[in-house]
Amino acid sequence: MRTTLRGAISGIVAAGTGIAAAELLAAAVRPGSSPLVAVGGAVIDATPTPIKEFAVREWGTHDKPVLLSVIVVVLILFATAIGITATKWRSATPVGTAVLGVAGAVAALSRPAGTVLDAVPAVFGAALAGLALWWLLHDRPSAASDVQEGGVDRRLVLRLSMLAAGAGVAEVAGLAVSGRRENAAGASRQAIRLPAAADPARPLPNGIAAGFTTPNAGFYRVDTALTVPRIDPSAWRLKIHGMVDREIELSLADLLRRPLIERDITLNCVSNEVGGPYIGTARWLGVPLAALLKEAGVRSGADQIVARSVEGMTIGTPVATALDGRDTMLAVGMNGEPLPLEHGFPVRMLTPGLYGYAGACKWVTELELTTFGRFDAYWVERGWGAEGTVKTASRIDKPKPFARIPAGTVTVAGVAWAQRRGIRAVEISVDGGPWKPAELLPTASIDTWTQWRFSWPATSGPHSLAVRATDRSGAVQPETRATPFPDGATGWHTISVTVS
Ligand SMILES: Nc1nc2c(c(=O)[nH]1)N[C@H]1C(S)=C(S)[C@@H](COP(=O)(O)O)O[C@H]1N2
Ligand SMILES: [Mo]
Repeated sequence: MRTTLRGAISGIVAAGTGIAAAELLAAAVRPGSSPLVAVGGAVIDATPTPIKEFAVREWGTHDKPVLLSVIVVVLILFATAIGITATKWRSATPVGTAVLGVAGAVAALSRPAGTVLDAVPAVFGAALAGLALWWLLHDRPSAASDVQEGGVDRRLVLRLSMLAAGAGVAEVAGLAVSGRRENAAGASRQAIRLPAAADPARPLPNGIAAGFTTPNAGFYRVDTALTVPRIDPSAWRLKIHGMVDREIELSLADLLRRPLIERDITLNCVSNEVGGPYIGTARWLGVPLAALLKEAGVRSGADQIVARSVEGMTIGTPVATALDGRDTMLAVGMNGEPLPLEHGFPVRMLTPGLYGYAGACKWVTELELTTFGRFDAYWVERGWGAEGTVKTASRIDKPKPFARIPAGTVTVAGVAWAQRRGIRAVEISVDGGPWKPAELLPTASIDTWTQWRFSWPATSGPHSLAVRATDRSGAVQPETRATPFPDGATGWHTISVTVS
C-alpha cells in the first residue's frame, strides 16, 4: 500500500514537472506550441460531430476549459498508473514517459500549422518527467534505507518537494510569459486607429429597440481555437492566391488604406439550436472583398474561396457570394473598435447571408481561389453542408421560458432573421391557436435581424407561445424540427409560461 502511494505521488509530481517545464519552454520560445493546447486541438479536430454539437450546446464558450480539465485529469490518471507500475517494474518509467512524449509530439505535428519545432516542448517535457521519476523511485544507494521509524522516506519527501517547487516556479513563469504576450497583443490592438469608413453605415432608424446591436463583450463566440490567437498586426499579411491571374499580398496598413465600408450585419452559427443564443448583430467596418478579387483576377471555374486562419482553420465560401453585390468583407472593426482578439483580430471574413462556418473566417491570413470539387474545408470535411445559407428563423426573448407572469396585457418580444432575404412578417400562436401578426420594428437592412413585439392579453393558467417568421420572398419558416447538423436547425421556437 505504502509503495503504491509512493509510486502514485511520484508519478504525478514527475509528470507535473515535465508538463510545467514543457509549457514554460513553449511559452518562452515558441508561442502556440503548448503541448496541452496541441493535445486539446487534436482532440477537438478528432471529436465526432455529434459530441462537438453536444459540447457546444451544453457548455458553449466554456467547452474549452471543460476539455482542458478533462485532459489534465486523464494525464493525472496516466501519471499515477506509470508511477505505481514503476515501483514494480522499472522500465515503466522510460516506457510510460515515452508514450506521453510521443502523444504530445504527434498532437503538435497534427496541428494544421504544426512543424517539427512544435514537437520539441513535448519531447523535452516527457524526457524531464522520465528523469524525475527515475530520480524519485530508482535512484537510491541499494544498501541505504532512509525509511525512518514512522515510515517516512525523508529522501523521497525532499526530492518530491524540490520537484514540486521547481514545477510551481516553471508554471508561474510560463503563465507570466504568456500573460506578457497577451498584454502585448492587447496593446497593439488598442494602438490601432481605424480610419473612418468611405461608405458609412446608415444611422439606425428611429424606433429600433434596445438590444438591436450586440455589444462586443456579449457577442457569442464559436471556434475551435483553444487559446485565442495573438497576431502581431505589424507582421500580419494576407495572401490571395490560387486560381487568380495575379497573386496579391497585403499588410494591415495596405488594407486600411483602401476605401472601407461600414455595415450592420447579423452573424449566426449553424450550431445554434432553435431559440439558441449563438447570434448577434454588430456594426462591422471592412474592405469589400469584391474589389480585391477583381484586382487579383479570379480565373473562370473557381467557385470557392478557401479562407485559412493563422491557427489552421479552413472556411470555404462561394466565390459568387463575394461578387453578387452583397457586402462580403474583410472586417477590421466591430462596433467602433478594432476587432476584439476573440473575434478574429486583426482581420476576419464576413459574408452576409452565410452561417459563420461558411463565410466568417477569423484570424484570416490567406484566401485561396479554388473549386468546391477540389477541396473540402474543415467543417465540410466533417459532414456539414458546403453551402451554408442562413435559414429563416425567429426567437422569443420575452418572456423567458417557464416565466411566471401576472395576468393582463403582456408584451411578447423577440427577433427574426433571414439575412439577404429580410423579414416580411412574424406571427405568434398562443396554445396552438391561430397565427396572429406581430408588430415589426424598423430594422437596419435585410442583412440584420428584425425585432418584433406582440401584445398578448394573458389569462391565468399555463400557456405556450410559438413564433414563426416569413421572409420577403414569402417563404414561411417551416415547423419541421431539424437538428443543427448538417445545415442549420429548423422548427418554431415555442416556450411555456404560467400566468397567475
Ligand atoms: N479561425 C476560425 N474562424 C472561425 C471559426 C473557427 O473555429 N476558427 N468558427 C466559425 C464559426 S462556426 C462561427 S459561427 C463564427 C463565429 O464568430 P464569432 O466567434 O466572432 O461570433 O466564426 C467562424 N470563424
Ligand atoms: Mo458556427
